[in-house]
Formats: sequence, C-alpha cells, structure tokens
Amino acid sequence: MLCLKNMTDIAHNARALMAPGKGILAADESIHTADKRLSEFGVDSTVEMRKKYRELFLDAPGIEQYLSGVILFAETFAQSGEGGKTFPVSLAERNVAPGIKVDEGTEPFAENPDELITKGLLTLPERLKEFTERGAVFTKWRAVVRIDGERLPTSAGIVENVKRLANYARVAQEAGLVPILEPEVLLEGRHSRMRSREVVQETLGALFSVLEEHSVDRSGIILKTSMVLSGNKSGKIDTPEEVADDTLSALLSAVPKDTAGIVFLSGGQTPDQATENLSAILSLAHEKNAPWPLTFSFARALQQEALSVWKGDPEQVSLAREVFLERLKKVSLALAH
Ligand code: 5MM
Repeated sequence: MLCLKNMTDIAHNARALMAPGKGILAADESIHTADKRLSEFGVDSTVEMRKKYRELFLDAPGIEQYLSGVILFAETFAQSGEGGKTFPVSLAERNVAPGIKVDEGTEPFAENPDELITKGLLTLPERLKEFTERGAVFTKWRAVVRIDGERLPTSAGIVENVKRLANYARVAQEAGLVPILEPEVLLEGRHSRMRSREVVQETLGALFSVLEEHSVDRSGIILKTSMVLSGNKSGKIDTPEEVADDTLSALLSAVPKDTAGIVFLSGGQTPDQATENLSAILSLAHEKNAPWPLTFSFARALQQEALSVWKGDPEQVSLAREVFLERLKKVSLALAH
C-alpha cells in the first residue's frame, strides 16, 4: 500500500498541475516524431537541433504564466537550455513542473496485429526512480486506439492497453509521481463523431474499471483524452458545440468524479480548431457543473505555428516565441468561463 504522505504529495501535485488558467505543454515527442515535425520545416533532426527546438519553447520568457507543467522526452530531460541549467531544473525554478514520458512506443498486438499496444513496463520502476531523483514530478504513458469502422478497436485490444496503463499508474504512484494516462483515440479515419464517442466511452469505461482493480488512487491521476471528433477523412468538420456535447457526455458517463483532472490532447486539429473546441468544452462543463478540473495538454496545436516561423533559423527565435506565447494566451483564455 502507498504511504499516506506519499499519496498526499501526489494528490497535491496533481491539483497543482490543474491550476486554474494553466495547462501542460506536451514536448515529449520521441526522436522519430521530432524528426517528422522538424523535417516538415526543412530542419535536420540532429541532437543539437532537437535541443534548439526544445529551447525555443522551454526557454521562452513568460511561459510560466500559462503552463503548470511540461512533459519531456528522456533526451530533453538530460539536456541543458540557454541558461546552462538542465531543462527540468530551469522549468522547476520557474514553477513549471517537469514531467517525463516513460512509455517506450508501441508493438503490434499479438491477437490482432492491426492494433498497437504500448510497451515499457519491464524497466519502468528503475526508470521512474531515476527520473524522480532527477526532479520529475509527474509522468506520462500514451496508448493509441485506432478506429476502423466497427472492426477496430477490438475489446481485447482496448483491455490490453488499459491494463498496461493501470499497471503504469500504480508503479508511478509507488514512485511518488503523478501519472498522466493518455489513451489517445486517433483522429485518423472515416468514422463519424458518434463512433468516436462510442470508442472514447468504451475505452475510458474499461480504463477506470481496471484502475479500480489495481487500487490506483484517482485523487492522484490525470486523464489525458482526445476530444470526440469526426474522423479526419469523414468529410465532416464538427462545430465546437457538437464536439463539446459529445466529449462531455462521454466523459460524464465514464470518468469518476474524484479523478484529479482531465487534460485534452489536440490530436492533429489546427491550433484554432483545438482552441475553439477547448473553449466550447470548458463552457459546457461550467454550465453542467462538471466535477473535475479541465485543461489542455497540447503538443502540435501549441507548437506548430511557432515552428513554421522558426524553421531552424536563430534569427527567428524571438518572433517564433512571440507566436508561441500568443497561442498560449489564446488557449489559456479558452479556459476562462
Ligand atoms: C508530443 O507527442 C507525444 C509523443 O508522441 P510519440 O510517442 O509518437 O513521439 C504525444 O504523446 C502527445 O503528448 C499527444 O499525442 C498529444 O499531442 P497532440 O499533438 O495530439 O496535442
């Protein structure tokens, strides 16, 4: 059993991550994903350029006004920014909690190779211990759930992913860290918004029932979820009101009210779509008196515009940072209702 002091600290840190008006930057792209993001803008993905890419965002003056935490990738966790201090240390000094992504990507599901299961449990306790000693306050694990008509996801695929999420959450709390659990229902596909709602609901229902079996304390976990949206190849662009209605109804039916918080990923929406949908969700949540605090944990929707200004050019850093801060401000305003 977790000692009470540990759990009190974890719950306290979870609440701090959900501070009003602030959210969490997901800057935890693995090397493969960072390569993809940088190559879109003609930037070579070397260790040095990935460090510059992280500096662009993490050393931007004023981020602490909008960010309660940043999720880092292991490579970034060990690197130092412009001031010579490691990124987790310089973030913590600005009262921005450093977090660490600890899943190790995906592998095909043995029962159905069309589905992906997240791996990384084997060495998890040792890695968490090391990151805790190096200043991590929270951690994140992402599972991916792909929709393909009624064929995918399968119940067995969902169960395998949520079992691993629950195992991860348990081990993270034992290590004294707030686990962020991210079962991402992908936007890619031709599915309807109705189908997306059904899958989000089924996934979250399965997740919370396994968390209960694993005795994970919900006062010290944060759920990172997709918004409920029509697939990006469905030909349908949902209105913010439609997104808010279906997202809230899925969350209200599946997420227990004592969960410390819920954060949204952007999932490939444009920055404006993600911001407008977030605003509609927050406004409806306020109207319906939703029981949990809600905020953002975007990667692409926060970084995309600044990356397109920066493109690896040192002379564009200050303009790109202005663009980033401008987006952070808009997203943070979307939280106010
Ligand atoms: C930043 O991307 C994160 C890591 O992805 P990979 O493991 O594929 O490199 C990802 O977990 C991220 O936190 C979420 O997908 C949210 O990002 P978006 O761009 O959807 O807001």
